[in-house]
Amino acid sequence: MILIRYKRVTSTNDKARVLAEDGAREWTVVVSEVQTQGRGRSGKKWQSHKGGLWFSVILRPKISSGRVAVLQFFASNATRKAIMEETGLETETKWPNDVIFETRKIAGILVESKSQDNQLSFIIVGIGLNVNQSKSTLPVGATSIYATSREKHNVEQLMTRIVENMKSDYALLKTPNRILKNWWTDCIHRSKNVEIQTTNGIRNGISRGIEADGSLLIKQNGRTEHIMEGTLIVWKEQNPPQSNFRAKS
Ligand code: BT5
Repeated sequence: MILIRYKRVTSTNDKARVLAEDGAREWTVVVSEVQTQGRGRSGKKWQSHKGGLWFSVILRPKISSGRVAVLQFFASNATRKAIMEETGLETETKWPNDVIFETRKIAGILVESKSQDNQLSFIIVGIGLNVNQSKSTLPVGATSIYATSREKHNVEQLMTRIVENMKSDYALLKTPNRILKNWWTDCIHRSKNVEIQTTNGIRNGISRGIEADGSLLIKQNGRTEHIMEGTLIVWKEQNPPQSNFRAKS
């Protein structure tokens, strides 16, 4: 791992992109204490005050560009495992890119990539984890490791653990079934009734699985639908629990 540290940047994903364009090696990592323009998906803001972990990893996996979305599940698994190893907290996943602790968002992942002539040039995996921030500085619906456990943690140690976990799962990216399965097993809305806000309106159904293109499968009136993008806003208990996991390899 080549680590580049900053005190303040616009976004670690921006810095990583410039480095990747310049040919930076895989596993180059950019971390910053503060981000002034931290981003989420579709232009959403990511609040990045001091005390959190904000970093980006440059990867160049040999996968097709249609599989880039798997990286968000891959990064989420590595992050959750690291949280467990370092703090003992058990977190859950929420489609497409959230890590949740007791219904609150504790981490988010932003995957960006560049392809040329259908060939993937690089992927930037941006991870934001709320670590030592107190509750009053967090956005509504968010939590941090400190806010839940009252314990402060070493931000860089957590980061190193996440990167190590990514390295040990890296070979799985070629046949991502296990990555998808791990993610789905601890999904907070697994087999539950969900509501998703998409650019084409609200969709409802029972969430049934995820696929390697990043989509969420929902079932409504016997019909299965692939939701490609959106924000999952509601999940409710649904009976009986089903464990239908589907993944294309
Ligand atoms: C995400 O987007 O969850 C992806 C966040 C990725 C952040 C990392 S930090 C390092 C790298 N550099 C960047 O610039 N980004 C990455 P999305 O699913 O679109 O969620 C965005 C929403 O999360 C916002 O609209 C808020 O509602 C909420 N949010 C903002 N800041 C938060 C925080 N610190 N903790 C929890 N939720 C937050």
